[in-house]
Amino acid sequence: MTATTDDEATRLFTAQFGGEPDGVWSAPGRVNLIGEHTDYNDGFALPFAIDYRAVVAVRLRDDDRVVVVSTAGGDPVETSLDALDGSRISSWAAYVFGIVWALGEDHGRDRLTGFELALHSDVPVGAGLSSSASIECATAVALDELWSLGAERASLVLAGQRAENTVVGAPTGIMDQTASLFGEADSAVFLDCRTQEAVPVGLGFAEAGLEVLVVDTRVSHDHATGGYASRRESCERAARALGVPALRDADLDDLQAAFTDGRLDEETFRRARHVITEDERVLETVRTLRSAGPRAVGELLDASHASMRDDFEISVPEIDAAVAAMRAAGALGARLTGGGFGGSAIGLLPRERVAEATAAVREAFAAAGFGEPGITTVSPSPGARRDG
Ligand code: GAF
Repeated sequence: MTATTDDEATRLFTAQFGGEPDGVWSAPGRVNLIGEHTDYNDGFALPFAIDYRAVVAVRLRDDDRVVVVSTAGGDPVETSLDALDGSRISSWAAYVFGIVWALGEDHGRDRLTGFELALHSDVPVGAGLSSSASIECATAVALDELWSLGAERASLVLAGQRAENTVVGAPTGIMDQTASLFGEADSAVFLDCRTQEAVPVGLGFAEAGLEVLVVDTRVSHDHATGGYASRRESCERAARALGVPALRDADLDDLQAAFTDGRLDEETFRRARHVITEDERVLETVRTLRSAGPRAVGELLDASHASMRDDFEISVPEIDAAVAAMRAAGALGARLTGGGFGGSAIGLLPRERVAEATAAVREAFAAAGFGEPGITTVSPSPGARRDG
């Protein structure tokens, strides 16, 4: 993995479509520091935007054709605005087309015109770092400007979520798009998923001599199928059994009572316990960052990982190995980040321990017979913006 340094999107645009784009926009992937599977439970999350970005070069057309192409390869994908009716699409173009459909729903389809778009992204695909949300958000800020929609960023978050839920088919929450649209350098986004309030919280990693190491296990996951949706169903079942609108509104005493009197089975009880305790950990992490700084949050990251592994059961052996190796090499805390079932682990490390931790993870993976991981550090970075 290497961070974006040049504008390959414009080069592809010119090679594919001729001439210059009307503009270039970009949006970052994200790491979630803490607060996993809390977003669709109306809870709290604390992600930050990273220095890996999706870049789109875009030019309006004077007809209703939409043509998209990516440096990742494959033929250009072409459609018409009329054809974008919210139906499922299975290629990467779903992230762009889903945004077009959602913005048309929000602002009226008569506001839309055709366009050409070239994408270049260095957010690793399938790493649990929101490569899809970064494409959605870069597209959303580009089209908002080119179509003069004047949309609030919070409404672009919801457009991205609807694109994901309806056109991609993944029943995800609002965390990833919020991080990508509201990220700021050196800060995390403290997100209240019920109100959509997004408040920057200074991280101060650099001054504290800390780095965030990301280990991409390259174990692929797909939130449009399987485990993610079943976890969401468990949470909704638990909220119904507890008689609350969302798990945000329950506490551990309510939960224990529902388990004891038989309203909840043991598995649903544990799933809900993860969410309720994770919300508490997010709030505690924000308080700790503000009062004591980033060196004091390690135990909360560790507790979050244990809860995801044991109660929510979304970790995999490769993630657990990465977490253990980073901790043994001096991480203050380490955990799975993102939706789980593969993807990435993060470790919060003193800068001088990064090389040792990287080597330790590689050795642990080799010893266990796992495939080679992708390992990089990331920095809290600005959100979606116009670049050119
Ligand atoms: C994925 C989803 F897209 C987010 O909405 C969130 O639920 C996350 O998994 C888990 O915290 O990234």
